[in-house]
Amino acid sequence: MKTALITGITGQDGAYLAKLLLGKGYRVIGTYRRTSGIDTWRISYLGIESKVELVCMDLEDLSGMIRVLKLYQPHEIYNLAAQSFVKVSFDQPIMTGQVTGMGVTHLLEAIRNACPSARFYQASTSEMFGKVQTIPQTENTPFYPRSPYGVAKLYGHWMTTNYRESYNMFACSGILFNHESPLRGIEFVTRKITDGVAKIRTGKADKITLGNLDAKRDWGYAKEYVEAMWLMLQQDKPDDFVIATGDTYAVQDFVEMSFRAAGIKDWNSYVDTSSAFERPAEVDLLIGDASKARDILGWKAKTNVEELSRMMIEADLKRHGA
Ligand code: NDP
Ligand code: GDR
Repeated sequence: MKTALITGITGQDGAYLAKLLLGKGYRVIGTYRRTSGIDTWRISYLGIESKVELVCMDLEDLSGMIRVLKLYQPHEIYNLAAQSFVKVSFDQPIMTGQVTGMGVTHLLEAIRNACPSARFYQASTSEMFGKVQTIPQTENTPFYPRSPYGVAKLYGHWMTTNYRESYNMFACSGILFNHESPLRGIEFVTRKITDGVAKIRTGKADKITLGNLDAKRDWGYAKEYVEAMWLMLQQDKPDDFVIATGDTYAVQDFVEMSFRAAGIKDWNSYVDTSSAFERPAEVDLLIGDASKARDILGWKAKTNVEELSRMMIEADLKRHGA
C-alpha cells in the first residue's frame, strides 16, 4: 500500500485529493496546522473524515516536518498548504512569504533529510503569470507576478525546480489555473457570488458587494484538477504542467450565470461594487493552454464554467435551506 502525505488537508483541494487517493487504495496522511479548533468540514462533506489520518504539521516548523516525514515515510507528498488568498497577501506580505514561499523550502529540506526518494508535488499557480506576457499561457510563458502571493509562489516554484535539478528529486509543479467547487472558501469570488445569490434567493440577504467585475479568469472544477496532480506523480520523469480549461470569463459573466442558475433575472439590481474588494495590483486576464497535460498526462478539463456555477448554486441553495 502506498502512503501519500497531503499538506493543507483542511482546504478545498486537500479534501478532493484525499478522496481521490483513498479511492485508489492509498494510506492518506493529512497535515493541518494547529489552531484553537481544526475545521474539518470539507473532509466531512466528502464522507472521508474517519479514513484520513490527521497529523499536526506547520509549514513554518522545519523540525516538526522532519519528524513527521521520518515517521510516515510517504511515497508521495502533495504540498497544498499555503496562505492562498491573494487579497490578504497585500495586507500580510511577510507571513505570506514565510508560509507560501519559504514553507516550500522547509518541506523540500525535510524531504531531502527524511525521505529523499519521495515524489513531491508543489501547488504552483497561474498567479505567477500575473501581468501576462503571452495569450494563452503555457509552461513557457515568462512569469510576472502581481501580488505578494504570486511572488511567494514563484519562489516556491523555482525552489521545486532547483531541488529537482540539484538533488535529482522527483519534484513537479502543477501550474493550476483557478479551480472552484462547492468546497471553495467563501472569500474567493465564485463562492462569494454563489453563496450571496443563494442568500438573496432564500431572503437572507438583499445584495452582494464585489470589487473588479472586469477581471477575467480561466475557471475549472477542482475535483478534476486534483486528478492532474496525481497523474504528474505517476510519470516516468518529473516535469511541470499547466492545468486549465482554455476558456476565460469575466467576473461579471460568473455573476450573470449564477443569478440565472438561481432563476433570478435582473442581477444588476442585487450587485454593488466597492473599492474595498479591489487589489493594489490586479491580474486582468488569465487563460491557460493545457495541451502538454493533454498530450503527456492524458488530462483534459470536462466541466465548463456554466456547469460549475450551476453546481455551486445548487449546493449553496441547499445549504441555505431552499
Ligand atoms: P485553501 O485556501 O482552501 O487551503 C489552504 C490550506 O493551507 C488550508 O488547509 C490551510 O489550513 C493550509 N495552511 C495555511 N497556512 C498553513 C501553515 N502555516 N501550515 C500548514 N498549513 C497551512 O486552498 P486551495 O485548496 O484552494 O488550494 C490548494 C493549494 O493550491 C494552495 O497552495 C493554493 O495556493 C494553490 N492553488 C490554488 C488554486 C485554486 O484555484 N484553488 C489555483 C492554483 C494554486 P487552515 O484550514 O488552517 O487555514
Ligand atoms: P484569485 O481568486 O485572486 O484569482 O486567486 P479570487 O476568487 O479571490 O479573485 C478572482 C478575481 O475576482 C476579482 N474580484 C473579487 N475577488 C474576491 N475574492 N472578492 C470580491 O469581492 C471580488 N470582486 C472581484 C478579483 O479582483 C480577481 O480578479 C485564486 C486563489 O485560489 C489563488 O490561491 C490561486 O493561486 C489562484 O486563484 C489561481
